Amino acid sequence: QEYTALKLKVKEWAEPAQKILDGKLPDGANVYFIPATLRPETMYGQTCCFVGPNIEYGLFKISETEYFVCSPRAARNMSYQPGIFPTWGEHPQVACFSGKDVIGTVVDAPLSIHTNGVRILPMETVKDTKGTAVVTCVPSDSPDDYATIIDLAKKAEYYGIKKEWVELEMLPIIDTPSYGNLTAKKLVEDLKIQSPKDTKKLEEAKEKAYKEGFYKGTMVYGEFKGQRVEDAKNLVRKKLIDSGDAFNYAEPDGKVMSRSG
Ligand code: ZZB
Repeated sequence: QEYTALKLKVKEWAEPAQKILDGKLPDGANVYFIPATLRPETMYGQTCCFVGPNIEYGLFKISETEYFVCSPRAARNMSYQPGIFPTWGEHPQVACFSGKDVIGTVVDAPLSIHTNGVRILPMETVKDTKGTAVVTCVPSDSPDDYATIIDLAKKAEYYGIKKEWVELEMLPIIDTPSYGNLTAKKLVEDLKIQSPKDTKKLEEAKEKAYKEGFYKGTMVYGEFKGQRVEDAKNLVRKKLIDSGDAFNYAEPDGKVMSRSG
């Protein structure tokens, strides 16, 4: 699986994270959350970034001035891919925290219309075994993300977040013949998806959203407005990589990487 790994720079840490990191970072160091995405063309519409509240994350040192937040498993994989860590096979870890510790952190999301930054929020369905265990949220085009933000807004207090952190404007990015320009919202409503844990229906919605968006979608926002998603996808990906805001991250085949063989 070939992902685009995006670099979301931390602007302001949540308090628990601040405490854990105290004294562990050199002055002037930049820390980035690293979501892995298959839909780089949707990055204009990022409204927040998800972590699993009960997942363990690491802070990994890329250089004196650059640190990444992702799952240890992803950092290990990255260390065997060119151009990410300086030394092959090494992924020095300087801190460890759980997803809950970083909820509320403000990050800069490259290309997002929300240029004041977006929040790190909890998503209980994040998988530790896929991508980087950091997931950027695009509620217009990802049914899982749409279902999650609806739930977070409804139960903000329960989740220990502020409702306004969830309520950033949802941007139409891609127009499709079957679902209009807010594909995820339309599918979640049509399939009567009630919760982020409606796994089966969400799987179906995701499948439909991928197919329709990729094969029939047209960009209605951004530099590649008017172009087919099929073409825009690689153009946006290249733009993000050229600007230093993203890099390629390949998910190794589980069968090849597993220790048991
Ligand atoms: C932004 C985005 C915008 C995404 C969209 C999807 C969509 P897949 O197809 O199952 O491989 N993702 C990445 N890592 C995780 C994880 N560890 N746990 C849960 N979700 C994860 O899924 C790849 C997509 O699932 C990724 O691309 C990411 O969300 C999320 F408009 O990034 B995506 C129709 C989907 N639309």
